[in-house]
Amino acid sequence: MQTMLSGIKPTGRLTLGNYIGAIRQFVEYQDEYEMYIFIANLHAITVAQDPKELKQNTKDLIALYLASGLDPEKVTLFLQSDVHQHAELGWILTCHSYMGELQRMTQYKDKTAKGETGITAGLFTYPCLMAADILMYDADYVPVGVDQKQHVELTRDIAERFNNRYGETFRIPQPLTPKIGAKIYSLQNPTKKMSKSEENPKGTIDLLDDPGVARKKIMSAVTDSLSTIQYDPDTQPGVSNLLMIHSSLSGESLESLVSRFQGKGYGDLKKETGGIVFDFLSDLQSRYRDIIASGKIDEILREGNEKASRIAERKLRKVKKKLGFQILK
Ligand code: ATP
Ligand code: LTN
Repeated sequence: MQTMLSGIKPTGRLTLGNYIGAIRQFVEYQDEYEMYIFIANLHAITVAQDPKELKQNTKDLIALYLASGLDPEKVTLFLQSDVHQHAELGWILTCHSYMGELQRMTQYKDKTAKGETGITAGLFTYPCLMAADILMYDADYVPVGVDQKQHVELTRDIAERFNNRYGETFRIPQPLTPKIGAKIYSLQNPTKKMSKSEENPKGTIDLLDDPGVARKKIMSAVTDSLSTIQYDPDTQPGVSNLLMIHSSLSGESLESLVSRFQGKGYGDLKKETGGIVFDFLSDLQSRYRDIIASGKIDEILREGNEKASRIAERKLRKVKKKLGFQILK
């Protein structure tokens, strides 16, 4: 069986973009792959976090993974900071990465270009930690939204470099982006990614938003004045984003939606999409509440942490041996 791995940072309330771009794929693939899914809390602290909020976001993320349909019998679910080997391999890989390649990473480049102050060294080196997350478990595939593809490509370069220098150590992973919904946009600024850390709450649908509020956000989504319903992200980003959200959640193809909405208005598209989002969130949140009430999260996480730690330790030993770290017999 091939291996798949992915993680999400507990940096805020999860959005519909995280679900459509990432979690939905994890659930879809869990039967076919040996799957590792984790909470990337070491990555979360690359920007300042309030400890209380971080704790709550972490618990919510685990509960939402489960509510979305991840089955702990099939998936190893774990908390990154509980598997200390990640930080150790992260350092080793930092020493096998070049400043130039890290400077080319879009996330870092964008923040520096905007002249943001207070960029931590962790934000700069975090792709090396991400490489450690992936290479630790010999992942064949890494399901991510498009914004993360670049990091998986860097991981491949680091792995190849290491293998060439020390002999076969890491499997070379491939990014896997969804055909539909790899990038969901802000409802208020449809050329910008819908993101957990966006300031304008009207642009983002949180998975824990009141379903009625979420429906209202869809109803007030920014569209255009062309008055025609087509899928064309360049000329009609707002309408295309709504079609994408609809299609991702309902399963109806974009072509079918476009032809069904011929001659209808934006209000009709918003009403139907709003209804689908309302139903989706109501079901998800009801499962989320059941999971929280069941009190099973600790047990699931404990088992996942243990299994992940065993595998990570084995890999780290191998790496240390290759590096010439192992002196004691
Ligand atoms: P932040 O705003 O804190 O950077 P984020 O919302 O971008 O967070 P991440 O934790 O970086 O979320 O991403 C988790 C996963 O969700 C990644 O695989 C990412 O590609 C995917 N993802 C995030 N936002 C979207 C989006 N708008 N559309 C599709 N996929 C997304
Ligand atoms: N960097 C990713 C989260 C992340 C991840 C990973 C995703 C950390 N480690 C390993 C896939 C595989 C982000 O910011 N979304």
